[in-house]
Parts: sequence; structure tokens; C-alpha cells
Amino acid sequence: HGEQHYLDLMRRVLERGDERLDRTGVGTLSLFGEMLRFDLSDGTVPILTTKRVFWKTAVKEMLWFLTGRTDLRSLLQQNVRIWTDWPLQKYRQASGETISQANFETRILTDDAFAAQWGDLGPIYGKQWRRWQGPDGKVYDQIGALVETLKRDPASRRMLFHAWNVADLGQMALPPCHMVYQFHVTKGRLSCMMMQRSVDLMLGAPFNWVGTVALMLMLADQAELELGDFVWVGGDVHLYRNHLDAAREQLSRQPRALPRMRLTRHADSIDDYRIEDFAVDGYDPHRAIAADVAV
Ligand code: DHF
Ligand code: TMP
Repeated sequence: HGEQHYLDLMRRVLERGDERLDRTGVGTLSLFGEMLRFDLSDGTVPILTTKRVFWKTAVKEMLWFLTGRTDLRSLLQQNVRIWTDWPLQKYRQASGETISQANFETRILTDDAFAAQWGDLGPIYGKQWRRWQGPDGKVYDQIGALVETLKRDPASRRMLFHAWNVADLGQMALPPCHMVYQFHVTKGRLSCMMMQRSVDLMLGAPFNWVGTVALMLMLADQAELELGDFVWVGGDVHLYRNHLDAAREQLSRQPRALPRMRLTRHADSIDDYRIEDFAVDGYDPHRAIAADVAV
């Protein structure tokens, strides 16, 4: 059962994780260098059942990356609030105002000048995936190139895209966590290895896995492939100190059968998918576990 690997990793971090003071000041227990492999060939996907994972939010985030956008407004218009904290913190520090998250989000949605000044996350994932700019000004669409290679030369060992654009790191709200995605095709099946340098095991990883599986479904649909393995490699894999009780609660629960995720229609291009095209069947999770995100 794929979820058991996640629970085992969580238990190992709790029992053997190194206590570290991290950038956010919250503190973590952390292990370095972990790998998990999920077999997607039977249709099941790693959407955790030991707590409810808001999979539509994670798929919407992936679709937002694929648009190449890096603005908060287009996410908020989809009712996705998981990225608000970082621009909000920047605005509060710069202005000295004690604005609520809801008021900040309303201003981003309604005030063009405000959104332009405070609502951009910098050249994060979408920009690098779709519009990486070379030193000569030429713009590279890594996703478009990947789709072409998957169709024309699936035996290639060069099918990957990368978000760690060193020259742009300083302007990003957060440097990329899920950095590089490499793909592999064998016997008509598409596998993906995703390397994540920093992993919030409670909040980040469950979302990142759903996003990656959604991406694999879209790429497989474009290249007429079935799904193979999702291999996940984590660098600094951590539990924040204020998530330890939540992690113990999750570990006390019995995992249930993993759900299936599928596309409800074929799209003509990688740019034509919408949230309505994704269906999850057989998802019967335990209730959600609230956890604060470290900013
Ligand atoms: N920083 C940290 N410290 N951890 C992260 O996981 C993280 N993730 C980022 C940006 N910065 C981060 C982007 N992804 C949530 C999930 C993913 C995410 C950011 C936040 C989150 O808060 N999830 C909650 C609420 C979900 C919801 O409201 O829909 C959860 O319970 O899963
Ligand atoms: P860092 O940049 O100091 O490593 O902090 C980033 C934090 O956000 C870290 O806890 C990992 C977490 N994170 C994820 O786990 N997944 C994500 O997709 C993102 C954006 C962040």
C-alpha cells in the first residue's frame, strides 16, 4: 500500500529526525535524502486517506503553474489561497499595516495597481517552466519541448524540466522546492521522478504528489501513454515542531484503499486542461487535520 510508505517516513522523522532551527524560526525534525516509489499502473494514486487532502486545490495549483503565470490574482480567482501568506507577509513588513488575509486577498482581486505591486510571486515555477529566459533574451518553453520529445523520441534520457534558475532565485518569493521533474517511457508507460529539495511532510508533500500525478495524467494523455511509476526524491524532509501532534494523530489512523484519478476527456494540447477535466473515484479519507503553515 503506497500510503504506508508515507506513514513509515513520517514515523522515522518523528523518531530519528535531527532537531534543527530553520529559516522560518518554527524549528523542524529532519532527515536527509529519502525516496518513495508509487506504482500508478493499477490506476490508484497517492492521495492520502489518513487525512482529507484537498486534491482539487493541488490540481488547480498545477494548472496555474502550467499557464506560466506567477500572480496571486489568477489563483485567488480559482479560490486557491495556499500562496497568499508570502506576498501578505511582504506587504505587512513593507507597509507596517495590520491587514487581514481576507482584506489583502480582496484588494489583490479588485485593485489592479495593488495587485501589480504586491500580488506577484516573482519568477517562480510557471515562469521557469514556460518562459525561462536565456542570457540572449531567447525564451524557452520547457513543457512544450517535453511534450514534443515524449511524442517523437520517448527513449530520450533528456526528458526533464527544471525550475532552479540561479540568476532568478533572488527575485522569487520562495526558491523552488519541487525543482526538477524527469520522465521516462518504457513499454508504453510514462514514469516521473520528481526531486524536491525541501519537504514539509505534513502540508507540502501531500499536495506536491497530487500535483505531480495530475501532471503525469496530462502528459500521458498528450503522448498517448499509460502511467508507470511516480518516484519521489526528497532532500531535507521535515516535520515542523508545531505539526508533531498532528503527525501523531495521523499515524494513529488506519489507511484506506487509495483512490483513482483520471481525466474525463482528451485535450488537444497541454494548455487546454481545466479543473473540470479531473475526476477522483473511490476517495474515502479520514477527516482533515488542521496545521499552520510556516511562512
Ligand atoms: N511553506 C511551508 N512551510 N510549507 C509548505 O508546504 C509550503 N507550501 C507552499 C508554499 N510554502 C510553503 C505551497 N503549497 C498548503 C499546502 C500547499 C502549499 C501551501 C500551503 C496548506 O496550507 N494546506 C492546508 C490547507 C489546504 C487548503 O486550505 O485548501 C492543508 O491542510 O493541506
Ligand atoms: P525553504 O525554502 O527554507 O526550504 O522553505 C520552504 C518550505 O516550504 C519547506 O518547509 C518546504 C515547503 N514546501 C513544500 O514542502 N512544498 C512546496 O511545494 C513548497 C512551495 C514549499
